[in-house]
Amino acid sequence: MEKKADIGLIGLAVMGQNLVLNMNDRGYAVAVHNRTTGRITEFLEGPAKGREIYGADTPAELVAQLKKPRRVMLMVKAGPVVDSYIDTLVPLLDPGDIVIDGGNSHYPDSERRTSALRERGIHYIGTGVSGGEEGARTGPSIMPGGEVKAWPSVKPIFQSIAARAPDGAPCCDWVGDGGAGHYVKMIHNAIEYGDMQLITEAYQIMKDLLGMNHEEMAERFAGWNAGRLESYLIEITANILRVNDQDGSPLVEKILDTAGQKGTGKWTVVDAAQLGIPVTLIAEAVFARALSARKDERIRASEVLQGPDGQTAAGSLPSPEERERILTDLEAAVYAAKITSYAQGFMLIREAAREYGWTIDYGAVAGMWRGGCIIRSAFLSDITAAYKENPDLENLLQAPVFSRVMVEAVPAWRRSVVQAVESGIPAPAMSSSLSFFEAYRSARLPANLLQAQRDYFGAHTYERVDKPRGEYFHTNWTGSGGSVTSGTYDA
Ligand code: NBP
Repeated sequence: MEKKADIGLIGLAVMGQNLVLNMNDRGYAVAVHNRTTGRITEFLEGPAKGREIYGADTPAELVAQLKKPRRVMLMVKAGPVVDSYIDTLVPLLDPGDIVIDGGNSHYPDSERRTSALRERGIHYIGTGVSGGEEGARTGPSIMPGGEVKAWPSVKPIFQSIAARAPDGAPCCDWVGDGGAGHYVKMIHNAIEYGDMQLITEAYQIMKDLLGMNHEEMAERFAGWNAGRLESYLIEITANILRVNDQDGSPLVEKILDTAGQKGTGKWTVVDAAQLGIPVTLIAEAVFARALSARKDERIRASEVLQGPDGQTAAGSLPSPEERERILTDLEAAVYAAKITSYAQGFMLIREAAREYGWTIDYGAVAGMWRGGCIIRSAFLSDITAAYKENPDLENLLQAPVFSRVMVEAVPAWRRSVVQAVESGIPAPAMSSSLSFFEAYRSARLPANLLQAQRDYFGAHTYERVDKPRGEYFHTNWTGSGGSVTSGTYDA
């Protein structure tokens, strides 16, 4: 091969093939390799035919085809496969060359790989890529982190293939050092879990409490999509509700109610617990999937644990006026809960940045999610604007643009939760986020009693409201305990 390729890509599954075609559309020549080499031939003779896309039977051949500094992107299954390719590539590369991992890697792996390759003089980028097959082909959201020295060399390619936000900005910018890019992608996916769960709760309220048919629900979601809830997930929900099975009935009702998950939601909840950040809505969304998966057990439980079940709680369907009021409340509830979920997600990113030593532009993160990815939505522009106005914003809920909305929406949110509770409809995301909100806006919580209990049974000590912070007290609550306090014991 005479001409050298601008970038190499290893991993010709759905994401890899589409990213390669996207890069080539933007004028980049790409060298490609895949473990199963038959896939290379199929690709070159199929969608890549006639394009500046060159096959390589081995990683060494691929590296030999690249311009310097060499850029090699991995789009393979996350985990040990990535390490194995890195081990193969490193001896073939020179200092200053770049390895990019675009798979869904766990962020500690990207931290480790960035440091390990830095020692060898190789630049490492761990990047989240969101948008699935279509996004990869026409414009994904790309969230790169790792070795910042590599960014100028990768930026033109990534920003040219990325989606565009409504204002024309590319949905790709530098996130931060080490594992920051994959961390932000992990939070993106977790927020996606939350958005999806909230929509399913609204669907169940519409269907079981209000007795709406699928066309009515589709119309309502389409209406929401024309307003402040405008988002990809609301849009596809309306579309899904309109699809019928071969017998003419709604296909969605034929789908088994057990949700799957691949791990990013779980990783987020584990990390949040370790960092002490209450991402309650995301956690409920992860656990709602876990509970849904226990289908057989739920069937058995439904036989012994009878209770209200949507309309039966009210005894009859609400009047048209009442139904309209409930739906108006529901839209506000979903919106307020969604703001709270994003506020929790950004709390976690902020704490992770502090803990792991990353400098992250939070407004830019929201900006990267405005197009190409699954959580793309209109209101992300408000988040970007809020951080632009105050880069040190403690929490999104405190930004004037959101605090104003919340004050207006919260009464409707409370009514929606009450309605769901009274009707026996589970709404874990909507209700737990409301509890978070009530606690977050409380200057005083009942944790004083909790501290008293801890001191009572374990001599864990407490601070007092009438003494400076950092002074600890112990009470001999029963008269039979001693004055020795606990330093390490935690019951
Ligand atoms: P997969 O996640 O299914 O991975 C397939 C690729 O990994 C193929 O190239 C396959 O080679 C290679 N591979 C596997 Br599997 N085991 C291997 C091994 N032991 N040694 C070498 N190569 C191996 O593909 P994908 O869905 O295109 O996703 C690629 C990455 O992007 C993943 O990390 C995924 O999590 C992430 N991602 C996917 C999506 C999506 O919507 N699918 C979205 C965003 C991010 P082979 O052809 O020889 O089997």
